[in-house]
Amino acid sequence: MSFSLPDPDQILQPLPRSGASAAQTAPRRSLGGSRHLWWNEARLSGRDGTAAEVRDDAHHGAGFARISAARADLVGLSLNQPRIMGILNVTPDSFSDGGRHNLPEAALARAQEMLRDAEILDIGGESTRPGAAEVPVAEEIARTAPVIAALRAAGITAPISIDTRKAAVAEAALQAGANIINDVSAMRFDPDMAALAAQSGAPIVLMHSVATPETMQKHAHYDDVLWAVRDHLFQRVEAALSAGIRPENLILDPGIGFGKTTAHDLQLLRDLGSFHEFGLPLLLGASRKKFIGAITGAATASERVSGSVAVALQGAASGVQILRVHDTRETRQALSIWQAIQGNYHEE
Ligand code: HH2
Repeated sequence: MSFSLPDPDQILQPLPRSGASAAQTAPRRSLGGSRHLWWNEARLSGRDGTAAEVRDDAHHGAGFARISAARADLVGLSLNQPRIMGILNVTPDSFSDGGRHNLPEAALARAQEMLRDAEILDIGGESTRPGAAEVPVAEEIARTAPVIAALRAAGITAPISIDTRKAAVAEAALQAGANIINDVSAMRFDPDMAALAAQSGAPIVLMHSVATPETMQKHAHYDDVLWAVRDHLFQRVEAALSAGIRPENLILDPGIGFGKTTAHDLQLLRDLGSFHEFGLPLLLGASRKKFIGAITGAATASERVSGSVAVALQGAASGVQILRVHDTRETRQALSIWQAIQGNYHEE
């Protein structure tokens, strides 16, 4: 895969249109190979606050090509449509499902249930909710690796990601049968993570966050959150490439709720499309998060299902390839309707 990074001082944000939009005379450019979305104009923003609409690729050919190119398959799964990643936290204290799926039998039952609607599973053994304390490596391995092994032993073949900041935990998970690394610290927490990702050849999610989950909400200050996240992801992609990780193994995530206020989260959700310029798949993890409660008054995580589905649809309409959610069934139903409206419905 030939790979080039975007211009660090400009953001080229495609303005997605869906398949159901009226016929156009302008070129219909593919949005990352999506079956549902296309684009023909982009917003070009500079650091100085300037913004312009661009329609032809005379000066932005490389950026246009990166936005349009089909994304690499994710362990055999085509990313030409939004994919649902079901969250399985095997922790006693996750903010939403903590303590519910710790035993391998309970985890297996929930995994099988989620896989009716999800295509990927994300297994985590350490809560990263705001204020959460670190879990020792051995404990985190003991929580996650046996569950992953049990899922594989039960015949689950779907891609499994391991949600961890620690190389030893990721390594044990990969040995047990996981095939994707999901590192909310984007390889900043553990200096060995980059080498593990490079050697194993496993795809890795690089997420924007600041500080650590314990302290991140004290660091929710940005001049401009969009530029801060973009600069950070730019720098983490550079770090990944220089560690020898292949570009087709990178997935980017703006890190909703990680060191961000509700206003920051909303700005990122509004401008998710600005991250397509990297030419890499995007992951969105907004499920049941605090901003949904802040806006709607839904105080507990389990009351935030409808709001989470609304955010997932915003992700789909923005061209996000992977939606990380707790409520797989509700998200699938909403996504199926959205996809059908985009013109992907055929009578039986
Ligand atoms: N959010 C959480 C955990 N891991 N990974 C990615 N890539 N993106 C996210 O937004 C993200 C993530 C936090 O949510 P959850 O797993 O539900 O809770 P907890 O961290 O308390 O286990």
